[in-house]
Amino acid sequence: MKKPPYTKGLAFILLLSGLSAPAFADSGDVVVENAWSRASIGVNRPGAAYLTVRNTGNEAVTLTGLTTPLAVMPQIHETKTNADGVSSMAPAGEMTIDAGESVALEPGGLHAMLMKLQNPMIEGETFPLTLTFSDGGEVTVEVPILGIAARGPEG
Ligand SMILES: [Cu+2]
Repeated sequence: MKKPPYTKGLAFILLLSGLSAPAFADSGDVVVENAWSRASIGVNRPGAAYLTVRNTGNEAVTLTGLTTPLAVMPQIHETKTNADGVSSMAPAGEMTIDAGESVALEPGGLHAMLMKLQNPMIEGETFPLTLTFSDGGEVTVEVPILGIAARGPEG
């Protein structure tokens, strides 16, 4: 029997079954995996989500933006620490991922900043996050919301 490829449907089934399996989806040559986020206190402060984007194809792909019903203004940000040890963050702009490479959005570096939250982020829930690419392709993942002190996809 042929092993089925990882598809959005499979990701959805894994999520439904409530496993601690990493969230992932694919569209063409892009695989998004290890998506997670932290619970928020209310909606006054932005949320953040983390994930890994892997380009399994033979050509570079460019991530151009994010959309989610959870936030009016989701943006890819990058946290930088200057020589004085002061951290600040700024929009990272478009992000090109070379063939065979991956980019990790993780605490302390790149992250998906979810500005203008529409709802509080509640531990145990999930929300869809869509990544858009320069070729018009999109990949949507369901992002699990972990505890407020979570440090990674395993919690
Ligand atoms: Cu940020």
